[in-house]
Amino acid sequence: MTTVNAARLHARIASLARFGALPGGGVTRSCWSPPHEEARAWLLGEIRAAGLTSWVDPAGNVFGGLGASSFRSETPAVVTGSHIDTVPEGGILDGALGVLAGLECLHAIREAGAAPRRPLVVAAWSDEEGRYGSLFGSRAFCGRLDAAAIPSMASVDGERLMDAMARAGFDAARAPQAAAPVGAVHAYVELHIEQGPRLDEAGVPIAVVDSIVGVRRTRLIFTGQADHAGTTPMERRRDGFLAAADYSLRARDLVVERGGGRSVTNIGVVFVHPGASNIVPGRAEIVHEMRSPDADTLERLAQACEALAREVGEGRGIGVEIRRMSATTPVACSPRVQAAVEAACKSLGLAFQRLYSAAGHDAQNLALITDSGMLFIPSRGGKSHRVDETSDPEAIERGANVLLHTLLDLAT
Ligand code: HGY
Ligand code: MN
Ligand code: MN
Repeated sequence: MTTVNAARLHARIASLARFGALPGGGVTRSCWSPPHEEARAWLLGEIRAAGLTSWVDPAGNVFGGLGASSFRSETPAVVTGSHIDTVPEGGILDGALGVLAGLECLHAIREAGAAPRRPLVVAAWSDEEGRYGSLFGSRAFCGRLDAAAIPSMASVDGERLMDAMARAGFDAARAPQAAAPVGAVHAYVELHIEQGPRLDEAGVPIAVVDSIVGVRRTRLIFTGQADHAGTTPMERRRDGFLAAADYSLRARDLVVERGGGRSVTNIGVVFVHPGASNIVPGRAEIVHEMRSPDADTLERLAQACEALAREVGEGRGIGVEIRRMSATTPVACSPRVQAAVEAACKSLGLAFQRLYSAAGHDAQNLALITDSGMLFIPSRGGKSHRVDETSDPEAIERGANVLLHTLLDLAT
């Protein structure tokens, strides 16, 4: 029975973690940044050293192929992968695990001389974390990137996608050319850490993912009037930050109370302008994110929060501008891929449970063009999007072997 080379996988995880490494542990490796581009070059070298073909598409997606050197409708490929970009001060496994376990699987299959009937491809999708736009690389690959939007795509602190890509040697205007030929992907399966506490607390080694949440991101701008923080009477102040704070607390309660129990929300970006301690904030900007596994619930919550923002503005005499940034839809994972992951667990004698993913993933874009699914391994303590994100080495090996058998099942 073919198995992965666990030592080689762990060594590659440690090597990739060097790019953007932080002194206290963890990593910052934003897409198109110098550490990310150095990691891209390293990954391409590892793909070639594993005896695979390698190529990069106009959206910056990196591919390694076994029996393929491009995507062709005539020879649909089984694809696995994830991402090598990270959030700021993130962990070394979010994304990296799926890319490197996928690489290890193709490497082990090639070494074993197994001859799957279909080509196998491992992918590293660009900007999964959406610094410049949600799930960018896989969205381009699946033909859902709006070319007209590209010039205005930017990070929350105003860095344009076109400039970031140009610095990395890419022409953002060409990204839509990354769209795969129709029918070129036979199936997609992604290995990822759960990034939450459910598997770890249940003591279950593998999750078969049955659905993935939709994520809405909206920028809200609350505009009052800058004023002297000492001389302006309290009752005359039009404080943009207090309006944003009022909205934030009430929006959180709204999503928790009316979200059906599985909706969550977060406000992780706040800008206050002019941003001096002795000036009443004339303006505050926040990025409000909400998630739900149910599309109707997500739409209803988004509408309710926009109404709340207007109500807060009117009540405080503050202008409110609502800019919708991105909206991914919840997807059901392919029953066929779920069955293949389940069969792999059974053949390896591993317990498993079904979970919905409370994180967004590239697999939800791939679900638009093929049978797409995921499997999770536990995150120790449920920690992720923080520098002490980690999983047990044995869990990593188990996940990679389940991925290997799932790929062989889907490819033969
Ligand atoms: O934010 C997410 O859900 C994922 O980690 N990109
Ligand atoms: Mn992430
Ligand atoms: Mn991820």
